[in-house]
Amino acid sequence: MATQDSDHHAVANADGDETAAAGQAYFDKIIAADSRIEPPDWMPDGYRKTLIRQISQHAHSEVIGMQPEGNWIGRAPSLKRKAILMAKVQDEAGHGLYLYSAAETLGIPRDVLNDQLIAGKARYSSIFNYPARSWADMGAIGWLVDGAAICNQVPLCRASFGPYGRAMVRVCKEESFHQRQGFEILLELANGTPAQKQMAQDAVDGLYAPALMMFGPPDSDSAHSSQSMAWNIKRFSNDELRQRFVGMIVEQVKVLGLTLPDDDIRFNEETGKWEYGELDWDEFNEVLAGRGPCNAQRLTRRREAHENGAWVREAATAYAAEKAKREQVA
Ligand code: FAQ
Repeated sequence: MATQDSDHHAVANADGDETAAAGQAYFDKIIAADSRIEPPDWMPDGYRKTLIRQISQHAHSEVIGMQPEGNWIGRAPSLKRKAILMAKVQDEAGHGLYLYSAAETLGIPRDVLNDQLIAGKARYSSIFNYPARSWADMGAIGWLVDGAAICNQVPLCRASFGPYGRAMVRVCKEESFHQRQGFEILLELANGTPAQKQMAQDAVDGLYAPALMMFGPPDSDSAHSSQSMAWNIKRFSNDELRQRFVGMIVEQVKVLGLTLPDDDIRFNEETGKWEYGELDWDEFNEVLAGRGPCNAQRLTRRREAHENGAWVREAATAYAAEKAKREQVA
């Protein structure tokens, strides 16, 4: 671990160009050893910026991702389903908080990140700009969206930045529960009436391609992948993870008795990789440009929630001030 190296804090705390050179040498050594950089360590500006970009995008995704499912809590078909869904949505809020905390260790306060999100200047995952139209979508979100999230995030548990990797460990454990609950919703529907089975199939048909797009643009268009992989932040490319995910769900969908809406899925014996049909990258770019089916609605709701929460922030600030005053007197 970075912090076990006896001379690194001296390096991080000294001044001038010499320090930057020593810091860079230390950083390179840690990355080459596949060890971890911790918040007090020297790090290149680009590394810090990349982490803030990726971690904040991820945190915002968790927070915005509460909306499609939160919208179904009141309409869940039983008390048990309501309780499970509520717990899942709360978990997503927790993931957002771990991630904002990890970003704060890089020097960016949470309220700045939040301001960027509500101003519409921050990215969050494309998937959450699609509507959740039926109860079966709750199943497909759990199975496909959380499933894709796990596939993407398990390698991030080994990210070279300590606070991010550690946050990912807990996030992945919880996402595994989410994925199983989604699969179970679909399994029950798929074994129900013909109308329920059709609802499950429609949900899979609708969310399959958007879930595959969660892994990001094709490698040929991925601006950040190679540098992020060189820094041991990302461990696999977008396409590598997407192929791996297709290989996982192509087996799982058989257990559901449903199908994936892609006739081109096949295992290529020569490359040892799963292949799938062309995805509509124009649609992906439209969603990223803010013109997806629900972009405007998601941001409006987030702004409203922030404004409605003003009294909580004011009360917390007043309480902290009062507490500090009393402690001074005592
Ligand atoms: N959506 O060069 P790359 C979840 C942007 S959590 C929107 O390939 P990178 C849990 C990218 O930011 C889901 N934007 O970028 C849950 C960049 O833009 P920039 C979130 C996307 O960073 C479940 C540009 O395109 N998970 O679902 C997307 O190397 C259910 C170029 O792309 C994470 O964020 C996209 N899909 O790789 C919650 C995981 N893809 O910054 C509720 C961590 C790319 O230049 C309910 N993040 N972009 O303006 C990552 O692993 C990476 O950031 C990637 C993108 C793989 C997403």
